[in-house]
Amino acid sequence: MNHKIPLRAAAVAMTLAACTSTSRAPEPAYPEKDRAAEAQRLLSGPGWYRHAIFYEVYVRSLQDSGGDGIGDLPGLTSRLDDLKALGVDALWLMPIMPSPFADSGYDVSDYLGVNPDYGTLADLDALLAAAHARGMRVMLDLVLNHTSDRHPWFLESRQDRTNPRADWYVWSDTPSSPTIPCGPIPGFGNGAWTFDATRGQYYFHRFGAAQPDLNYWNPDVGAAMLDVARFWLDRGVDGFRCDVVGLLHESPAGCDMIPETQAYIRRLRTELDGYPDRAMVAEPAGFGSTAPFFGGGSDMFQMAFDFDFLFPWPGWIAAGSARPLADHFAALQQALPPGAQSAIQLSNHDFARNFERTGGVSFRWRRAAVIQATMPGTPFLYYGEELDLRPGTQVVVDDRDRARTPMPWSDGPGLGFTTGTPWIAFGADAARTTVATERADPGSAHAFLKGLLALRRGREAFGAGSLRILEVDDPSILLFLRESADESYVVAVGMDETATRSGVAAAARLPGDAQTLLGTASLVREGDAARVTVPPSGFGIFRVR
Ligand SMILES: [Ca+2]
Repeated sequence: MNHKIPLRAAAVAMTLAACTSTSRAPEPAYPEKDRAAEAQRLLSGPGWYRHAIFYEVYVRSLQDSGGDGIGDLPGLTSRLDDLKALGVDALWLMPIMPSPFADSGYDVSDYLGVNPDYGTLADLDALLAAAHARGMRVMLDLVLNHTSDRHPWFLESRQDRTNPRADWYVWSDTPSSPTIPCGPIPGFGNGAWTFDATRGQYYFHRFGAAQPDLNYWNPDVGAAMLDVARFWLDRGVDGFRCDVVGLLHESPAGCDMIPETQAYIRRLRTELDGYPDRAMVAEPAGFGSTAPFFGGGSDMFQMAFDFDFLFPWPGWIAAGSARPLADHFAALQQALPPGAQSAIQLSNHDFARNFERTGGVSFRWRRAAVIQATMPGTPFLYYGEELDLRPGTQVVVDDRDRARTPMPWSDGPGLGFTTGTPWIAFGADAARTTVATERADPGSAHAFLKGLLALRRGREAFGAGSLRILEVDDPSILLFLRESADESYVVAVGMDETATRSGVAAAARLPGDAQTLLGTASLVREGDAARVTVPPSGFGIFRVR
């Protein structure tokens, strides 16, 4: 089973390349490695996260096992083989801890438990065991900045001004504080302070009023959260995705990644490094360089999400010019310390679906997915994007539910997601974009992504190789070289959506002729130069050594 799937995906990729290549010249065939063995090597040891394909799961919407219409951990466990077949190596679970669900789990009321809707700690243990048995990893979402207003810590803190946890949160007599010049995060209300009648003071919250900020200036708070991290690491989780982790401390000097927050992250990393092969990824609070999350490159986060790509890519892809993309990734390489690994997303639980962000033009996100899979960094897929899911229309928690609808797996009532009534309605056309349907269609989003991920698998150059942008005299063509110690690859992505474009990279200095691995573009070496030709909205991935 495990051997057949990559081979089939590789066959699809080769068929695509062979049928559609515009190049008629004979191509070299470089000696092929045992990619399955290479993948196993690359995905072992402390650098595994550089080569893994991550998949963000909203447990509530992936697979229901109990018939109550709510996805759960046993349901997810039952789908691990399906996800592995797609090419997924690691899961990031959106928060699974008990929560009143004012923010879909990002308001935690118990950091040491599992939301009863999702199952039990034993169910999590079973998921971890099943994932690890398949060579897959599981990361939990760790919400450090704030708790639920129903968390026992907050319930105690609000009682009066002298209780043992009186300063575990940030309190003020006025809806402001001279030491905290930090406003609400856009989309989470008009004010960052809410009056609590019991205590007779205002509490601070960057997010919703149901999400009071913890006071990290109190060392007991930071220590308690390190205990939380150890609890889950002891249980066998492979690491954490850390929610808005730059916002832990506030001060007159700033509201994001101030030195005290950086010092706390170093303590967290020290705890993490007490366990083998664990990793964590930072969620920035907004735009800007992710360099501060990496510290010296080995003392803070292993990865950080690149919001400067996540936000603008639909515009960049549709704009006709490769310049913004080339400039972005070149600058990122310059800005990050050695060892830093970017985490590349096209979408996540806070964004509209790719389908909506690209105006329903599938080839736009497909080109972006090629960039995501081949530029320096680790790809993080958002569940359902492999089906090009359409947005939903029902809202249960907030508007972001439109991109949090259940996975349609197969035909029939409940579409394989549930035998009951789904907690929220499926997105539009869900019955026509099920996993079963798309698996059977070689032109589907699922088949496309599966082929792309299979190509990346076991090729060290993509997860950890160097990057060189190859300047092309046609500005619509993005061309770049990825190199590991013994292999080199060129990727071409066309931004023109209506015409075939051809250009020359005068100083390409390719180490060898191009062997087409995937896509419809062609690449011909002409001395130091290389001529690249890309059909409308096309791309090509080539091996050149
Ligand atoms: Ca904070």
